[in-house]
Amino acid sequence: MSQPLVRPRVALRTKTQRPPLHKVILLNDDFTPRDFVVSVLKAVFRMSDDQAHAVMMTAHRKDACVVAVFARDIAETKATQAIELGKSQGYPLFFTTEPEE
Ligand code: TYC
Repeated sequence: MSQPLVRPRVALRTKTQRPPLHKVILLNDDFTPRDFVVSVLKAVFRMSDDQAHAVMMTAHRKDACVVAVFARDIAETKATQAIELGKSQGYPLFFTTEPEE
């Protein structure tokens, strides 16, 4: 049998539906000490000291900073853990989550 002369121009591909990712956003406040924010970012989001410091300073200067992007459950759990760490020391440290566009 001879090969067909024309190959399909588009490869067939199964589209996998992936759940939308959610951003965890750090919000600035006037009370939480900078070093404490850095320690929470390192503990909950496994950031290096330099990364955590850069994220903390961006939130401090611009009022908010995206920390990381996760599946919704993980984003919400990490935001809650980070807020609870602040609360446990009497700080109003706050994180929020929102779906990525
Ligand atoms: N603004 C705080 C201060 O000057 C530090 C801080 C930075 C707090 C970032 C929260 O998300 C934050 N002590």
